[in-house]
Amino acid sequence: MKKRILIIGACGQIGTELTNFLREKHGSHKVIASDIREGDDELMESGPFEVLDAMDYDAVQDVVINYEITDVYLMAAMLSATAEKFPMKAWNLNMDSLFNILNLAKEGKVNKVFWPSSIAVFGATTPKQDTPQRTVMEPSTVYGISKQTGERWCEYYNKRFGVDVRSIRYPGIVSYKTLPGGGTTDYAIDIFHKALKHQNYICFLNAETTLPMMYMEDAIRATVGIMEADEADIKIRSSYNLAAMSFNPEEISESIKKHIPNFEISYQPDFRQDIADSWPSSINDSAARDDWGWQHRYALDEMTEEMLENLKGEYA
Ligand code: AKB
Repeated sequence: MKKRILIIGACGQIGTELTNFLREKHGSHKVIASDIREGDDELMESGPFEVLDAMDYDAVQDVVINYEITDVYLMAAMLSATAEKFPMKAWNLNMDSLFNILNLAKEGKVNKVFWPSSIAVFGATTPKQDTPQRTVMEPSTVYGISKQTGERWCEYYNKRFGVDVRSIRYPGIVSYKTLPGGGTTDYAIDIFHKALKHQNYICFLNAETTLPMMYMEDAIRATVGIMEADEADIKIRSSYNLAAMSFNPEEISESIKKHIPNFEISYQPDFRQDIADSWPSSINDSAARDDWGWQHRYALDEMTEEMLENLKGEYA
């Protein structure tokens, strides 16, 4: 059967780069981008696009059938910080969109589903260092609760109905092409823009807040990698832990100072500090490495170099 991919949430931080990557790999016409509203010119001109509300089952079904979609990447979600401001909106978006796709797959209208989970599934009672794949999970954020619930449903649909759903628990993702919106880890992107523009940054997390992070190129390879793995190799159907690096605001600012020596960081923690404090500092992802061969490439200094190199033109 010929592969036809639908990306829901194609204009978001990960969706944009995933769309570009998959269009280059499979050809533009094989990858249908969709989002609640149109994206930038580059995305709109690079292949088919549908304005699509991920919560509208009939509309999603129409797109799936009209384009003979085989694989869906469901990237639409409300992230941790925004979800705390709009709890019910976040719950409805994050859950309804997932059920729509799981049900289409259960009915045999879609073959394979990618759904992103997050380190937000963990909570303050989870071991903070080298957090295991299977451990205590008591998330305290709306976003984390929705992701943990989603994981349970993914596993249920796989075991009960044979739905081929695959998932990874993203750490904070750092990228230069599209800005993220409403996450707790977003500081790790904003800091590069402010370093280039003003040579200083006021951080909304404190200096010692160490969180798991990943450069976008690694995140895209992981996302496509798990979808291309043999079905038998995907032994975990809730979601895989995934890791690349961990750092705190002080460490990323030291890394930036190697290129911008007069860069200064100061700290004004806000409500996002509590969210970050409930998440792990580092993740054990040996299951992903053993089961489907995950390997990261980027560590902090390499990521810093790439970010500054790619963003400097914007502030020249
Ligand atoms: C967020 O900060 O909400 C996200 C995440 C860790 O899932 N980047």
